[in-house]
Amino acid sequence: MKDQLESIKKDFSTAIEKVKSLADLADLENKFLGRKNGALTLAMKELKNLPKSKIAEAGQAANEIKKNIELKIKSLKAELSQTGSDGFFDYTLPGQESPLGHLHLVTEAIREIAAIFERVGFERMRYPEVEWDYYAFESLNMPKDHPARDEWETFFIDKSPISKKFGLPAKASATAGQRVLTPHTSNGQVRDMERGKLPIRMMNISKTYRRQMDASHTPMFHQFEGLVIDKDINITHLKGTIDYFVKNFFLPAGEAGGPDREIRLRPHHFQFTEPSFEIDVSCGVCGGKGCKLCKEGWLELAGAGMVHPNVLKAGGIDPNKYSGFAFGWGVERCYMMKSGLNIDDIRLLYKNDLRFLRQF
Ligand code: FA5
Repeated sequence: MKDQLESIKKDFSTAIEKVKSLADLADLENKFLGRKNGALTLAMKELKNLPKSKIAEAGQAANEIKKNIELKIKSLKAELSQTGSDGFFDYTLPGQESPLGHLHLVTEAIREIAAIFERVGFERMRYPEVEWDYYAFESLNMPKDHPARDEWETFFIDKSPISKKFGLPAKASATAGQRVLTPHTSNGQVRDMERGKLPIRMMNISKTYRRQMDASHTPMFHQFEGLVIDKDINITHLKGTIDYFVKNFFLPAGEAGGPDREIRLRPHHFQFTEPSFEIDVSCGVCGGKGCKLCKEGWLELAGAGMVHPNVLKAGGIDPNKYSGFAFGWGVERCYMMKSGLNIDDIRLLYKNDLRFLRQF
């Protein structure tokens, strides 16, 4: 059997060199792989007559030769299909298009969100994703051991700081604390105030991290934070800005105010804003009936409120002269609630399954 297989392999190598056209190739394929009389097919039928101890080894060798023959035939077929049987290449044939990819859905959402806010004067800033406790919590009116910190289910880094020089609090009296993977983009609030430029219209879009995982939570997700500080800023400015974003992001062009999505502001508590709200959207997956994603018809998308005087003070701003609002939204959840999409599990966005990604 071994010799027979070797001779088939050799014959095929010689024969394929002589193939000039697709018709020759079809004959060759039939000669070696044809169902009834193909040389390799017949050899493989003989396998069952071998002694049992030899069958596995010979079968494996035959399969390898078969795979090799199929591969060579396939590649020659592709080559000959480009060139006519007489060797003429037809340059007027339409070219074969290379498959085109697209940016990841979350990247697309981030670009769209940034453009919406840039149109009304927000400046995009970047602040650290590996952050000091001070900026993630303490400067936001959450002293050490304050129970409100628990909500952020934070990853603390059990190592001494990487760089003592960069990014330490500007206030000489403040202690930087431990390092964390920033659990929210609000770490950018006091950092931005410390730049010393007023008024502020800042947005910070960044990766954020928490010990959470289910249909509406991932351990790494993105938030976008808005911070506005100026004289006489009040709650109507906050509501107007939320309204502007919602109308531009969730509803298809020309349908602003359409009935398919509703937004509500729900009173809430954050240590760093007073008053505080959470922003919910009527769920686009179940149409507001309640499902595994939203539970009761509304999906929470963001937190927001008027900046707390203690936070302004931490950033060196006089709360008697200036006021401001801030908000922080989940990018993935916002994307999932866009009109016409039906994504009922946030984890789908990070599975990198092409069958899912190609639909967008
Ligand atoms: C905050 O993180 C506040 N920093 C928001 C804020 C900013 C309030 C400024 C006031 C002023 P919260 O923990 O609710 O709030 O998170 C905000 C949003 O992030 C959520 O509504 C949700 O859309 C998103 N989010 C939170 N955790 C996850 C997670 N694990 N996976 C995906 N998205 C999440």
